[in-house]
Amino acid sequence: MLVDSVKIKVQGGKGGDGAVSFRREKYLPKGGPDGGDGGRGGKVIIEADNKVQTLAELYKHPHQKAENGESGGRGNKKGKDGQDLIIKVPVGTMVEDTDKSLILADLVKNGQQLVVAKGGRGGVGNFRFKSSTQRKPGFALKGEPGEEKRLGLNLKLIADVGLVGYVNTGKSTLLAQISSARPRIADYPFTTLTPHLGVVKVNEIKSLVVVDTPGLIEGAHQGAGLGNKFLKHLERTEVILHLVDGANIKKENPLYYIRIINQELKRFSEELAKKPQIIAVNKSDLPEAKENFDLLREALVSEEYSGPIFFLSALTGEGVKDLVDYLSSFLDKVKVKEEKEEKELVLVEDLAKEEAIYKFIPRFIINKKGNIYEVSGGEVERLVAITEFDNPEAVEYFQKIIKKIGLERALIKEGIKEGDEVKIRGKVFTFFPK
Ligand SMILES: Nc1nc2c(ncn2[C@@H]2O[C@H](COP(=O)(O)OP(=O)(O)OP(=O)(O)O)[C@@H](O)[C@H]2O)c(=O)[nH]1
Ligand SMILES: [Mg+2]
Repeated sequence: MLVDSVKIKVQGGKGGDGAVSFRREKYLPKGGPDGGDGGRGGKVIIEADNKVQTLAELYKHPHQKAENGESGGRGNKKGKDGQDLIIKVPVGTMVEDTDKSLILADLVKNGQQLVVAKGGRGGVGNFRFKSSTQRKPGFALKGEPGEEKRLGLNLKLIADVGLVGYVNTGKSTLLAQISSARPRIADYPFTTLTPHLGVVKVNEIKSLVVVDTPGLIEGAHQGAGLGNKFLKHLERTEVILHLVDGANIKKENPLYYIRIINQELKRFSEELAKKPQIIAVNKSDLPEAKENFDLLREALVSEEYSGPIFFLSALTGEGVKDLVDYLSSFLDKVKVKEEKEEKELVLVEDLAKEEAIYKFIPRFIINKKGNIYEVSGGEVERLVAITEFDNPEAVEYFQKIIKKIGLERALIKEGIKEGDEVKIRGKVFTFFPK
């Protein structure tokens, strides 16, 4: 099954906690502080890999978390960093932050990587709190939690040519004839259930990629047959190859099936309908196809269709080489043009850009609800997350920072009184001015 759309949750590893420890020295009950810092939590990275075909793995495991950092140790030993988690996805996967409705990247090249969740920083060990006024600090900071994101991954296959047509026209037979792909072929509708890629070798140096899609029927946009849900895989192709069954046309209305397909393409997206299209009439080995081909050609010409019309047999291979050569030179022309235009890659290399957006937001926001003051903001929330509230020395440090960043002053300005509640990151504090 081709899983081409999933929703997942990613989480960077938690930072390791800073350690509280004291050197053991002869004749001294407690030497100087020597608790080391915790290690950093691992990042979650998404990487495009052309060996991966679908998003099925993520469908089965929608929660992905990188390794936590290890705690610091005595002797000022730093904890080990957590390992990064690399999630491999097919080339052509678009990554969206669903909470922000923001496309983070479109991974269109093999090996392209995107950091989607950073690991938390390791907590500071008590060694580093040593100062002339505090010679034996008895506290350390906890590791930061890792970043968490909800993502939507949407795969749109990358191919040069998109093969479409009514059911049973011989699309998969054609793909098997021109490439080494071995799709299922049978004399009944809807043999192909999901899109398949095939690499077509044009000559020693040139090749092109064709995507074979499940056949369409009338009302595909309303879900008839397999519906039109795979048409998105044609969006990135350069040209659409529309295959017609020469042995099965309505004589009184030769363009009947062609119109159905074009209507379905249009209903799916105007852009898809506007893509260059090449028509190929298949099953030329059958006598009735020969008669029908003339009818089709006449009708197409009178419809002012000016593109090429190929007549071929996917089964015997007759006329197939002409088509492949045509496609190849067509693509050469398009690609020369594209190189000139030099498509901009939509890739957020890392999260630096995104962070810049938040740079100018004040460090905290106070939201007053009656006697409760809810405080949010990265800096303050982080502080709550890394403070060991059972430890009076750590609490003292916490208070010092709160004062330093101006939160206490801001709360007083907002009208806070002794005994009112302050809520940060779900934790409730009672306000006592110092
Ligand atoms: N005589 C003849 N039969 C063909 C030719 N191409 C395909 N067929 C037959 O047509 C039937 C359908 O072929 P498929 O390749 O499965 O058709 P499809 O368009 O992929 O069908 P769906 O995936 O169901 O839409 C099979 O029985 C093929 O053997 C051809 O050139 N000549
Ligand atoms: Mg097929």
